[in-house]
Order: sequence, then C-alpha cells, then structure tokens
Amino acid sequence: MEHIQAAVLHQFNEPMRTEEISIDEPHDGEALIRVVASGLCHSDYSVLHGILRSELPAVLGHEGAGIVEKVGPGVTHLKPGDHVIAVLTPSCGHCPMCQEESPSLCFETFKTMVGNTMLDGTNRLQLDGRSVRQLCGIGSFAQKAVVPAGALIKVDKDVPLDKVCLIGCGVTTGVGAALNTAQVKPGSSCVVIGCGGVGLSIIQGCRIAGAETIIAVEPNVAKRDLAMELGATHTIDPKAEDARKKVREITMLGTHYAFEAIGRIDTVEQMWGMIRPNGLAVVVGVPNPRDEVKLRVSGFLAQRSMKGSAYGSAVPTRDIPRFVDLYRKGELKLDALITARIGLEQVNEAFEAMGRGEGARSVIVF
Ligand code: PAD
Ligand code: ZN
Repeated sequence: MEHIQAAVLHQFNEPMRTEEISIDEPHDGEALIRVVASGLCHSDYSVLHGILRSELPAVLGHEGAGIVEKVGPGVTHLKPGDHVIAVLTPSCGHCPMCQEESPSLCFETFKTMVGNTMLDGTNRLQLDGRSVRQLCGIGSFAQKAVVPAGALIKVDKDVPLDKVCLIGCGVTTGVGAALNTAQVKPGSSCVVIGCGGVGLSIIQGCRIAGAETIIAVEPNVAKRDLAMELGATHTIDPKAEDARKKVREITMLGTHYAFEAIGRIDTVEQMWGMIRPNGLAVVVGVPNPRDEVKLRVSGFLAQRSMKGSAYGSAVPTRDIPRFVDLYRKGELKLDALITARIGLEQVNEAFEAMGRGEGARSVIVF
C-alpha cells in the first residue's frame, strides 16, 4: 500500500477535496498506473452534481492516460513501463455483448460504470479506513490508479499522453458516434447539438467520414469558432435563432444525421425535427437516466430513427490505435480541443467553468 494525492468527492454539489489517500497493490487481472494526465468530462460533472449517482466518497476522472507501474497476477498484455490509455469498457471478452463484438456494452461495465468498483465489486483506494470508489473503475483525478487490465490499451511511447488522454473518453465517444454508431456516409449532412469535447469530436468524426454539410449548434461563440476550425461548415447560436428552423433552411429536408452531445431532454426531442425522412438521430449526451423523451409518431412513419451511442460503439483494441494514428496524421485534432491545462488542485474551478459552458476540454497534468 502507498499514499497518493487525489481529488475526493465527499458530498454531491460540494467541491472535491485534494487529499492524501492510500492505494493497494493490483489484484488478479488489474494493473497499477501512474496517471500522467486526465481530461475533465461532463459525465464527471454530472456525478459531481448528483445527476449520475455514485456511492461516496469517490475519486472521479475517467479520461486518463499513464504509465504502468505494476501488473497483477494473470495480466499478460501489459508490463511495467508501458504507456496506456484507460478506456471505459473492461472488455471482459466472455459476456454476450463482448462475444457479439460490442465491448462498449460489456456486462462488466455495469460494475465499473454504475458501481464504480473493480470487477470483483471492491475498491483499491482507502481514506481513514473507508473504501473510496473510482469513477468508471478508473478514478484518474489521482496520481495513481488501479484499473482492470482489460480497460488499459497500450500506445507507442512517442505519443504525448497529455493529449491522447482525451481518446480515453470524449474523443472515442464522439468520433466513434460518427464512424461506428451512425456510420456517417460521404457526402451526407449532419447536425451536432452541443460543442464541448464530445460534440467537437463528433464534428471531427463527421469530417473524417466525408460528410459534406456539418452544422454545429452551440451557444458559446468561442466554441462555434472552434467547431468551424475542426470541420463544421455552418454554425447556429441556439440562443439567437430557432435551431430546428435554421437546420431546415440550410438543408431543406433536414439532415441525414443528428447528434445530441449535451445531455438534455429538450435537445434530444429537438433532434427529431432536424433529421430528414430515413434520417438517424443519435443520443450521445447523458441526461438523468430516469428521464423520458417524447417523440411524434409521424417521424417513425417517415422511417426516421433514433438510437443511443455508448462510448462511440467502440471496440477499444481496434479504435484506440486507429484514433491515435489519425491524431499522428493530423486528421484528428486533439491539441485544439485542449483549452486549459491545470493542476489537480484547480479541478473544482475547471468544473465551474464547464458549468458556465466555457472551454472545450481542461486537462489535469500531473
Ligand atoms: P461539455 O459540458 O463540455 O459540453 C456541452 C456543450 O453543450 C457546451 O459547449 C455547452 O455550451 C453546450 N450547450 C449547452 N446548452 C446548449 C443548447 N441548448 N444547445 C446547444 N448547445 C448547448 O460536455 P461534454 O462534451 O464533456 O459531454 C457532452 C455529453 O456527452 C454529456 O452529457 C456527457 O455526459 C455525455 C457523454 N456521453 C458518453 C457516452 O458514452 N454516450 C460518454 C462521455 C460523455
Ligand atoms: Zn466521459
């Protein structure tokens, strides 16, 4: 057991406290990593505010990259010194979803993402004798983390971990939603509602797929500009204009694809009126999971469809190296997504800025 600094959430809607906690050795099928960098995602924000629930105390953070320090028994694909990106699915390989090659829906994810524990239901972090949860089985707002080894994907040592950490969640969620979930076709039209780290990654995925029209809907002007830089062809300020009407003006029939990347019910419902007959609306944002959406049935009669996207329908062993490669080729722009680099003790301020809709991605660099 050793001692590390971590940002610990004790109460919903209260700031996290940066304090010393203890971390155990990795158990069977786990690895201990030194966290090099971690992005801040809106899903952390939702836990912070009790919209997504977790047992507390907990260490949040699930968009991390680091260096392996120790591996537990039975781990053969990693060794100390390996550079890794932590991903949102442990890809157990034997549940029905993994067998169907849908590891983003791996049954074990319910332990790591809902329970915020390791796969055996326990945790490797303690504070004053109490067990501390790790968000998504990761908990990257800490100097070190024990993570299920299946959720660690090795990357080459020359890729900057303080950039590719974004591939751990937001980028894979966004690019994957366009390339895997929607399978955006060349020449098609897309609208993306919400241009934070996830929405801007969807825009990049649509551009990489060869979409001709990419409309970004976002109230923050700096992020509308960033959307244009990253591949959008049009932008809409939903505070100044009726976004649905404007999408219809640009595309006549509506778009082939729409993506919601905020996590609001009203914008999920709004997408339905933005897509054309045969169009596909993709729910990427995560509202309160108990909420319900209302869709007019006429949309179904025109063969419109709506589907969800979990972690960009990613197959991490295939997609993480693919996205790292796209970054290296300059096709996937990560540097532009990072609007602040911060220390662990600035994590609360950075989430306040996220709450105000400012900045694309903040990254904690250890
Ligand atoms: P973010 O807070 O960085 O970005 C949200 C953006 O939406 C901000 O730029 C806001 O300004 C903008 N916005 C707010 N209101 C409106 C509006 N009415 N119309 C248009 N834009 C608006 O969040 P993020 O990019 O980190 O995450 C976005 C969502 O994706 C969030 O709900 C998060 O929980 C979810 C997510 N889903 C998965 C998944 O697997 N499906 C994974 C990771 C994150
Ligand atoms: Zn996330």
